[in-house]
Amino acid sequence: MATYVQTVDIGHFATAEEREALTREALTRQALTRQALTREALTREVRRGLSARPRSLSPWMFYDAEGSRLFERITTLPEYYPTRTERAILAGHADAIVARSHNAALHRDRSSPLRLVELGAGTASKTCMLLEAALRVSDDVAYVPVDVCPDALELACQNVACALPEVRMQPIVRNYVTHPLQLDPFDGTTLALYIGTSIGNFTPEEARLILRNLGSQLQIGDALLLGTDMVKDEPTLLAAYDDREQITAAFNLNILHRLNRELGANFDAACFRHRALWNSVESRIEMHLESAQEQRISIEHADLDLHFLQGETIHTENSYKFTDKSIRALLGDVGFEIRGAWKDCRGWYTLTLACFG
Ligand code: AVI
Repeated sequence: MATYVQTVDIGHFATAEEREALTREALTRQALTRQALTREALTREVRRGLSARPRSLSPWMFYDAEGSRLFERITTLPEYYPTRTERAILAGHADAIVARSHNAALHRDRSSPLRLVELGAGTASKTCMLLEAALRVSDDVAYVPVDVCPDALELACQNVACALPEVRMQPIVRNYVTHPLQLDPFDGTTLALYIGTSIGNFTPEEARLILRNLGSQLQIGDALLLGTDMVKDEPTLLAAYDDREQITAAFNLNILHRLNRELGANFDAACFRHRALWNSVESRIEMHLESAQEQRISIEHADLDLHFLQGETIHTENSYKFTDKSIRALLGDVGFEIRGAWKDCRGWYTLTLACFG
């Protein structure tokens, strides 16, 4: 597998074998460091979330390799409309979106560089449409995918490199929620992409913080493309998070498997049930794991012994749904000015372009 994600300085060593051995060693060291950091973060999060009442776990924990694979499956389910709806909007409007963001900055022409920075890039399956549009307005296009999951990032880079070899790739493995993004200075326009309605997985306060941090890395005239799932009828919303094939259930339960694999926990996933509900007051879908019986669980590496009552829940995810008004309020609060918005014909999903400064 090609290694786009890690960059290793191997210096000037005499033989190809020496260089190869050093590269392997450095990559192994990086992978081990990352593993240790992830374990530390997981430990902190289970101590915080599982000792509290009501119990909760942070949704970033879904995305190990298996969770990312399951999420990719979710995006193809008949009930899960957001991905396909956003893709359709991009298919129809990518040129208009990129042209508007690029030309929003004064005096831009084909020679002026354009950088697309994607938060939570996943496998970048929709991003190619924007990158193709970017190549139609600029000869110098860079793509900076940012994701917490190195496997997903690797796939994103492979997908883009295969389809659009002329795009310069600068991947960043980072949990942009816990560690604010730091972008290299850039002499051109940056279009930040936060699509896939990932913003919906954060509370309004967290969402503002993420967008504020992102804004602090942008220059005046740079832009943000924000994807948001809109409020709609309850049955449609619930079906999207509780599909017939039970893939979303597997995605939710994978958190428990992950804790078994990585923290030596002894969850029996068959003793928990996936639950999805619509909270109309907070305007969000909530996902929970409900204990099907009274049970004791130990999480060895976190030194935790837990007692679950029958029916007790772990709150694992919020997925906020938006209105035009809440999008305006969110972006306005963090210093972005809306330049355009594109929706599907049912008004189920919105892509909003906003300029910073
Ligand atoms: C990644 N995120 C935008 C998804 C969502 O719709 O909130 C995560 C998801 N959870 C269950 N299904 C999809």
